[in-house]
Amino acid sequence: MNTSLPRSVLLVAPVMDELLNRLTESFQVYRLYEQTNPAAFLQEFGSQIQTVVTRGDVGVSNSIIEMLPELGLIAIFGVGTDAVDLSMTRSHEIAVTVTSGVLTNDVADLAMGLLLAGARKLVQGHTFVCEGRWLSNAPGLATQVSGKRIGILGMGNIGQAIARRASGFDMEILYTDRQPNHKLDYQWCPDVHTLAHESDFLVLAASGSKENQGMIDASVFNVMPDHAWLINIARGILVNENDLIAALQEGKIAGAGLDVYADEPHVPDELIALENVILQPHVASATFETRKKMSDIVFDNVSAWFNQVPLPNKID
Ligand code: 8YV
Repeated sequence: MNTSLPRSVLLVAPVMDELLNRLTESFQVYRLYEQTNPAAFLQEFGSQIQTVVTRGDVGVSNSIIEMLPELGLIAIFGVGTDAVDLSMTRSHEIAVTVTSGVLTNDVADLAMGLLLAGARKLVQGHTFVCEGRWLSNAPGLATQVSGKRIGILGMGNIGQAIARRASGFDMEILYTDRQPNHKLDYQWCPDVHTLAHESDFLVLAASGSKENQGMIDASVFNVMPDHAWLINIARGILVNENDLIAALQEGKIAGAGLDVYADEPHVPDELIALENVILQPHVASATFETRKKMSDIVFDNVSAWFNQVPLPNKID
């Protein structure tokens, strides 16, 4: 840390007011997203900035990092690090923190919510009642969830929280990860194709790392049972969206419940037009309770950095 510089924070993307206000009260906050000419702004002020706050879904590009020679900390509002080049941060000795631990349950809740809402047609049922169609028609049938097979891609904290919830629905739990976790009494599948073939619900809870990008493509949809659902609460870039749209249109899979997309906030018109999807605007961690905790963690890490004490949520 360079003590001769102001205690400054560069906000790459908007964050919730609570966090913005706390940061503004304690530090000199620059909002990059409000600059009409971000490059000119960084040219002028970049050498004074020592910390960056950004969101998990936004990250910070290497071209920005390169314009911040004094940068020592990137504090991420979220747990995903896929939008930050960690090889770059390591080689520049820039610390990275995430809001670990506090959003696991909310994200797992939403995964189950999408799964249930999709299979049990909750949105269609709601519309059916509100439009008065029940007065003259019988509602249609939906798909059972209890007792079915759920395949979880990525058995980290979030994957395990989904599995615990799924056990409450008497579901048979399968998973794929780099290696089996012998502490877990679930069936490990060696690869995503085996998992997809065996699952009634394929739930994505893996990171958006480079090697995972685009891994859910036509070859996966081709081996999924035609009654199966895809649920994605992880990262849109895991899925080849064109292949997903084709699989849904051609009935290769039964439906999809999505919280994340390849190019947020843009959602392909073809997805929106489909009946067999349930779409959410990347809100898995967006509860009052969790977002408050995430704000506190980001603030605490920025404060710790300026106070030169160990960062509570630093990643390796
Ligand atoms: C947040 C996320 O929605 O944790 C992550 O990586 O993507 C989400 O929890 C996001 O960071 C806030 O916009």
